[in-house]
Amino acid sequence: MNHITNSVLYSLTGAAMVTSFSSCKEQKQVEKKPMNIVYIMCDDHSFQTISAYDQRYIQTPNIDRIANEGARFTNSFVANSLSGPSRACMLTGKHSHANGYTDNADGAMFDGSQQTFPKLLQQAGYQTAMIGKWHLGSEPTGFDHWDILIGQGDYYNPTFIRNGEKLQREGYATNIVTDMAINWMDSIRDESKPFCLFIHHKAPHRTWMPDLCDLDLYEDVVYPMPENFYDKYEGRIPASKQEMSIIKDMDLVYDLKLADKENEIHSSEALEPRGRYMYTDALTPEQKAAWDKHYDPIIAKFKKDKLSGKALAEWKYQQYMHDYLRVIHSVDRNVGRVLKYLEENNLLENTLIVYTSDQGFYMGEHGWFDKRFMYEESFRTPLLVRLPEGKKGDIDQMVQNIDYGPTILDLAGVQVPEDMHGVSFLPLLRGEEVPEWRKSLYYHFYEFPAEHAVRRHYGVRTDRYKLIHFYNDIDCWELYDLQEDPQEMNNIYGKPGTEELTKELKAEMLKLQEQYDDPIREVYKD
Ligand code: SGN
Ligand code: CA
Repeated sequence: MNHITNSVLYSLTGAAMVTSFSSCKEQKQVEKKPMNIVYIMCDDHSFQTISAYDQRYIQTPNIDRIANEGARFTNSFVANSLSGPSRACMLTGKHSHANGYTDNADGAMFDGSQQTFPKLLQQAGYQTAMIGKWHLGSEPTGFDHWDILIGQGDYYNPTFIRNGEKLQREGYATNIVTDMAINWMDSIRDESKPFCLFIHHKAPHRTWMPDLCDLDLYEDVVYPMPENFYDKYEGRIPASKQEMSIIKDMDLVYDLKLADKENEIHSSEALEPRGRYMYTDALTPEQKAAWDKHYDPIIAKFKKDKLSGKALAEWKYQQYMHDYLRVIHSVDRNVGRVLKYLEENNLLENTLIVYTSDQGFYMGEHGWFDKRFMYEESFRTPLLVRLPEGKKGDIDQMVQNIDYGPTILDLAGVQVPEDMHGVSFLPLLRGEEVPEWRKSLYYHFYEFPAEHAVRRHYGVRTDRYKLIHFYNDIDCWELYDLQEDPQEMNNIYGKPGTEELTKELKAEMLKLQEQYDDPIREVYKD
């Protein structure tokens, strides 16, 4: 059941409603205008690398500002930890089997004729715009304006499709997307209407290419390694079969940018076809010169040091973290630019600001980069929301990206359709008591066989436990006690004493599969 608050304050087609409340001695008439929405979503931004969540790696003062002036969700999750599918869940408020976009397979196309929340906002009188990474195959629908990257998009000099027309822009993607977003708010939108603007950065997606001005940042910093970096995956067969290990799958040339001029350092066979210089091919000569100035000495030192074993693994980890965090620094700076624009244009007090990612990401936990698994680092996603006059502080209830649409519709006074799986968390944002909040979450990942070799799986998570079933070419169950084992190293499925708990979790999972009508429940009847 969707939670629909009676928050319809205004009719978007008619005049703004006037509410009155008392302030000290006098009665003030305050015009309640429909709230605008600025939704900022990065690609692959881990909560570990936002200082509002974790202080170990980087300071992100601008992103943190959203949390400091609003709410930090401490239990925020996705429904399918992969870009296209996650975006489809977000837009439709439905799990993947219901919106039809289950994986990023070549040629996958989101069915843009279906109901999405931007369409419903548009019908209710909002102006809607989508800028940046879209990654859903088909052209965007439900937006008055769209200017999207092609596929994953490039970090440097990317080509966009603007309302159907291709256009290459010179510069760095995160800056360009921000420029375009600010330009849309400033001079393209119709100021007589409320707006919903999606700012979708491609950063910090693989191969983590920093802006030129950030290349030398954090040079002397040595990042702490996660405790389970050398995980041996005992008792977890699917984890042992993945191909997203920093040690064995992170490529020296492709990922870590060691393309030496002498051509002595080579990509793994699997990555060679992508082209040795693929990631720098698009750079202008000036950009390439700045790039080489930074990476050439790193390449020279790497060749001289001839690292192997643990020393090589740890060098790879540090190099990965440096590039990733430099990319984040630029994201944070650009979030600051958007906040400054909103502030200087008196929009802060009438705009809901969301900061999130399309999923979480591994910063070396279990030895990994990438995402996909229902394990915490990738199942979770950062979520910071600033609602003017809303809750300040932590919101601990479990929310999922299928809830974003219902929440935003609720805020706009638009009825949340019954067929959306998500629920509005607006009452939580308003600081209201919600005694009947959900007690469990459902997850389903489909992209296998595919890059990184993470098996298909579905599962259920409660505040304390997680049950996962890996299927397709494998049949493995996993059970974790997140309180005793937050790093999910100890699979207790089938261990004596877990029978009752397993039964309860299977029943809970089936309940969710029935509620959402996921056909997989018919295939794997236990
Ligand atoms: C690309 C990446 C993968 C990544 C997927 C999905 N390879 O295929 O490492 O898992 O995207 O990412 S790359 O060589 O092209 O960088 S997603 O965020 O778009 O779902
Ligand atoms: Ca992603």
